[in-house]
Amino acid sequence: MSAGIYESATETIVTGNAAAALEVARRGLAEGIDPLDLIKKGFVPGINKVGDLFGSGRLFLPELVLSAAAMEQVTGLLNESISSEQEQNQGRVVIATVEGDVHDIGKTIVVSLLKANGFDVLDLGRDVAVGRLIEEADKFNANIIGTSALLTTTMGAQKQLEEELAKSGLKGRFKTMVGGAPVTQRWATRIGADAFAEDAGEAVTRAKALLDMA
Ligand code: B1M
Repeated sequence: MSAGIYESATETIVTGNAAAALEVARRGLAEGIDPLDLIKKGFVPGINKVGDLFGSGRLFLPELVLSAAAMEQVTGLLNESISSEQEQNQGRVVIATVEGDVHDIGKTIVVSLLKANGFDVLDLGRDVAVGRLIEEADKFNANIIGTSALLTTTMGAQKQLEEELAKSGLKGRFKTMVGGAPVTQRWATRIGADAFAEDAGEAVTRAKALLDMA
């Protein structure tokens, strides 16, 4: 039963059919499937396939935009259904997609999962400058600053954040976590970020570990 629904979910994103995607998501929830499983095993493979087709020139920007819109709607719906099983007050996280980058689907899933695991999260959205991130982290009294970058051309902002924190003497005050499709542990180590997470589940584990170390 679930295998079929995951394939349908993938297909709705590849074809950029938001109405069908929402219908599959609602059906999955009604069948009692974990919303995160629907995202991970059904919809994410769809958007990854779209990315591959786009990258190899077999699909074009208007189609990518349609698929992204379907993905945004369906993850919006499923994110609301991710249940909170943890006590609140795990820690405070300020998070954003870096300046020049509007990819926020993955970051928003990370936010939902952090919230569901008891973190107090301030999501600044996308295309956010390093200066603003630091300012808001200060006001919010954040424990962690998280950044997402999906473009190789915007990853540099994660390095800039480390540099700005060091320059202003705030490096010790906030832990930093980086993520996004082109981001790796190697990159995180190279720029001096405190943690890297491959996906939203790992982001929660890493955030908890960072606070234990604090
Ligand atoms: Co864009 N795009 N895009 N795009 N897009 C990529 C990234 C690309 C790899 C596609 C490709 O060519 N194969 C390519 C980048 C190439 C490169 O940099 N080398 C690309 C390009 C080129 C572009 C444009 C330049 C296209 C153009 O205009 N010609 C343009 C740039 C716009 C800009 O940002 N300035 C553009 C635009 C767009 C849309 C707006 C149409 C749309 C985004 C809509 C939106 O986000 N609201 C879009 C999409 C959807 C994609 C792909 C297809 C899918 C991204 C996605 O949502 N993945 C993408 C190809 C790909 O990545 N496979 C592509 C699903 C999501 C769940 O995964 O975001 O990786 P992800 O998040 C994961 C983990 O990475 C991790 O957890 C998440 C959940 O598990 N994670 C974190 C993420 N952030 C984290 C933070 C953490 C921890 C973990 O801690 C803080």
